[in-house]
Amino acid sequence: MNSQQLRDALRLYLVMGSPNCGRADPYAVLEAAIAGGITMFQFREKGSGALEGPAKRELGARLRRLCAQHKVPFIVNDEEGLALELEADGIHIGQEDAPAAAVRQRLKNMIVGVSAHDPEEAQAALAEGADYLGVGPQYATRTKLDAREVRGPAMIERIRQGGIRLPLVGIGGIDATNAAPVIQAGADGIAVVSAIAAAGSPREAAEKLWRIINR
Ligand code: 3NM
Repeated sequence: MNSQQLRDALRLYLVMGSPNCGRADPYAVLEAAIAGGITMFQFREKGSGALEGPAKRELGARLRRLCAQHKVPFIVNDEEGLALELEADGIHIGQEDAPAAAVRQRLKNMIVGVSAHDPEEAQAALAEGADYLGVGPQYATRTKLDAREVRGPAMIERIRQGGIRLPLVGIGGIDATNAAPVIQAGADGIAVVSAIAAAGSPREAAEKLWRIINR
């Protein structure tokens, strides 16, 4: 995948695991979100009630197959072993996870995404071989309990002004009411959890976000 293809894939990025779906079935949520136009998916099985062990791997494998059927890139959060086992298209790592350079070295053919919170972290991720950046939290979020302080779209502007042209998504608290400023600040796309996974209709939620970011 070249850099333009990655930018296109990052347009509407759903990040999700079973704890984010309420009482809904994660498979059905992902199926609906794909029908609604999501362009990339990250399996992030974290938080209270998260599956572990074989149950986690089994869900990951089902979601992975669904993405493959629809040609939606499938990314695994954090875990290199799981990413390899599921033959993921990529991995997303945070600042607290293994160093990006080492992950890049080990997973040569995978997309490597890195969370960055300021221009220094963005520059370091670029130097270590990241393929894309996730910049957050854009707005207040209740999904990630250890999220940092809210940065706002202004942080994306600062990173772009610093000369970093790497494919980039904003994440954290993004929904239909506040997605537009994230794109205007210079992001290639948005990454969302609850705006789609916890919506009454994930399909309609994705369609609505798609219209906003492509306006
Ligand atoms: N990472 P929601 S915020 C997974 O700031 C994640 O890096 C963040 O969930 C970061 O769309 C976040 O429901 C959670 O607010 C985003």
